[in-house]
Amino acid sequence: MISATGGPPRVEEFVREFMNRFIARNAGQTEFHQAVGEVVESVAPFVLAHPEYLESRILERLTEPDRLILFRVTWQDDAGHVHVNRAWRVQFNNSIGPYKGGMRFHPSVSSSILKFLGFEQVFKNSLTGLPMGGAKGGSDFDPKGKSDREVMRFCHALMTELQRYIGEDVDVPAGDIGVGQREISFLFGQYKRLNNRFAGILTGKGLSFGGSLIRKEATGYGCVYFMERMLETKSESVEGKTCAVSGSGNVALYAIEKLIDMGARPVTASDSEGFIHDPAGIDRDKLEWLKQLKEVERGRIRLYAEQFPGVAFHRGERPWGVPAQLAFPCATQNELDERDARRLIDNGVIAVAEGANMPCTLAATGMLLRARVAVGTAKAANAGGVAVSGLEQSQNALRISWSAEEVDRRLQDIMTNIHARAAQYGYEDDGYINYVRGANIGGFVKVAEAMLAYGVV
Ligand code: NDP
Ligand code: 2IT
Repeated sequence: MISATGGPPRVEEFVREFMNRFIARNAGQTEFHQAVGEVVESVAPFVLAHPEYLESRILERLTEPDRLILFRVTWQDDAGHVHVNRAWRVQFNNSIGPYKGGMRFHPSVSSSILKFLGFEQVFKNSLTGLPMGGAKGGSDFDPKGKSDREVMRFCHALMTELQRYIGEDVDVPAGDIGVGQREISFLFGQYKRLNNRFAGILTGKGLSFGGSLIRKEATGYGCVYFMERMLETKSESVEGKTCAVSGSGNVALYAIEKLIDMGARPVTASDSEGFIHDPAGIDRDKLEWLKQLKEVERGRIRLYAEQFPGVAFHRGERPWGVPAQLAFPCATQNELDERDARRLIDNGVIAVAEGANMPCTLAATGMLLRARVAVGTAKAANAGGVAVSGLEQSQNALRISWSAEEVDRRLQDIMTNIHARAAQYGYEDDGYINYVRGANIGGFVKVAEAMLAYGVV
């Protein structure tokens, strides 16, 4: 890595050599390559300027998870048929606190996806300023179409194995795609039964058993708070802006709620079947109907277009062609590509805040950055969820509960601090703030310092 002349090689050469080795070690794991590639490109100049990071192989250590646990989950459906699923927990890095990160249940879950998510979580959690390491887990189990009892039996079977590896000072999982309060409740119940302990070993719990107020809302709310901080740097605000939102799950619903609270006009929502366009805007009453549809009935987004006049459902399409000043991708990874970025730019988008993890492809991000659109990268913009998870851990440890106002105030402070930290490392010569680079470096520094301090471990 150090060049033949003993000095540091040029940044591009360093990145290329590093990534070649990395890709060879992680063949076929394309999502993991994408997440690591972006970070390595951002931090390379910083690392090259600090030889101690090079000598201690901090980047090699940061891109190799501490451990990856893979296990079989066997469960029975309502008809008594036996099913076998795969589940994982990727404990990525615990240099600055116990492992922390969500569990995802979706048929697409693979070790590549969980490694990308666990890697991102390390930087995101560092940016929150709270003492949390990074992890992610999940299963290829598909909760869609399963009864509550089937989901319960699956969750109980999964926790029967997972309980060996978690603990309030070890690793604290939470929700993600396909894992909400129903699943967290089943998981918590089984942990408690097996261990005879009532402890904060999961976050996103129900309010009656140690959950925090505002955790459900936190990722979506935090994403809008982050957007507001970005817009303030342009003497703008979300008020009155037309917003394109994707997804209709936990993150999207509460991003839409906060946008309505702040006087913006969210006009789209989506799921894996397509998107709805409501030019009049999703208002409070429509949102309450949508929450009932998605959180209680687990119905499909197309029903929104049947329920409300003047709404179109676009099957198999994504919302990025709808004219909007602000965009909030809140569904899943790689849901906004170069063509979508082009359409957003042509329609005059001024800022994007990523509620989902890695929703923009690398090419889309590059195009938005070049067009000087403010890009609130996921690690920064969606950190509100895990931040309130951290606050839930604190409340559990203290055996107290904070009011909704208290948690929301702390969430707003944390999002403001994350914005400041990402901006600190993200300013470019023309005054543009590159939050992608800023968040990567801002998240990296604290973790790297701790790793250096520990010596060769
Ligand atoms: P949910 O399961 O509540 O909702 C997911 C939404 O995204 C659904 O509308 C779903 O549609 C859609 N979606 C999922 N996969 C796909 C796909 N492959 N193609 C198109 N649409 C898809 O999950 P969350 O809202 O919790 O998570 C959304 C994103 O936010 C994820 O990237 C997650 O990692 C990220 N995130 C979540 C946090 C949290 O606290 N929950 C915190 C930070 C980030 P359908 O129902 O049709 O599958
Ligand atoms: O991606 C994420 O930050 C989450 N799914 C939330 C993790 C958490 O531990 O609350």
